[in-house]
Amino acid sequence: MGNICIIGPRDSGKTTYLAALAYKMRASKNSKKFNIQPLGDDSKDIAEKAENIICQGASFEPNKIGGMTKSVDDLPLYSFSIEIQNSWFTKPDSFQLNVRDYPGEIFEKIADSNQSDPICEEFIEECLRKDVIGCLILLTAWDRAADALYNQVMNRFIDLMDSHDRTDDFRLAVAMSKSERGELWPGRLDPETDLFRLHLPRTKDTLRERITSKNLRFYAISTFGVLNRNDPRPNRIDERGKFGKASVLRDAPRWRPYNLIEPLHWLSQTTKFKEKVK
Ligand SMILES: Nc1nc2c(ncn2[C@@H]2O[C@H](COP(=O)(O)OP(=O)(O)OP(=O)(O)O)[C@@H](O)[C@H]2O)c(=O)[nH]1
Ligand SMILES: [Mg+2]
Repeated sequence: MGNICIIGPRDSGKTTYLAALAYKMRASKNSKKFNIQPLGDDSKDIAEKAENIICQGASFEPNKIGGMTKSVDDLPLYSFSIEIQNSWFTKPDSFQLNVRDYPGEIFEKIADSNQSDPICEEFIEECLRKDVIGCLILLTAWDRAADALYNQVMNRFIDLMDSHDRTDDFRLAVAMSKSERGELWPGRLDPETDLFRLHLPRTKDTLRERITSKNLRFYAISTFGVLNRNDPRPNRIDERGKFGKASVLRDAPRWRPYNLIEPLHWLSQTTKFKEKVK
């Protein structure tokens, strides 16, 4: 069993990513490379939402603290059983993933060390607990202001890793989400150089300087993907949705997410976490 946390700013695509894991991968049974099974009612429920929301050209409501959400335990916790076939000649890697859908608000609060916020503190305690193997960080903007904010959050997060004695055994998979965007798509093949070094240099340098290289990898992912291998137009439409500016899936039958599983696979391969799913 493996606990992974997924964090990222508001609107970085966390909920959509989790819904795609629950739904899309389950739907693509013919895929030779991996198989994902949502476990438990919450995970099945989000798979249904993927069908009723993403496939219908709509988007998820932003997750928010407040109202019914007074503690991290009120946030949904999803479980998936994941099996990845590396080659025809070896046994597949299989693992169970447990992951909570945190609101982006929490990511932004990490940077503010003066502000004591009970949910943010609970989140840090949960996220850096010894049985959590690592974190998938979804970043989405690439302007200088975003680089400054992400850099501040990463510095603070690494300080917290240090104070929780997790510096040596906590992996970080840092991903640029929504990488089907035209400016980013060509950079997906070497994301560290062509996305992070180019667009988010301060954030990238901080991570490289402060995290040991075996515990850090950079990724490009896109939950929506592009229309086809030979048609790199984004499989999305930008519009004004119910919750403000939104991007929605353009052509559901051609929905093929890009690189969703790779960061999870890498995170799962720590020596601490080799337990097989029965
Ligand atoms: N272009 C593009 N848009 C995406 C992708 N994935 C999600 N989105 C859109 O990004 C917006 C935010 O997605 P969410 O999944 O709600 O983001 P979130 O990180 O959960 O946001 P909070 O709950 O507010 O923290 C929605 O309009 C999504 O449809 C993607 O792969 N590409
Ligand atoms: Mg969300």
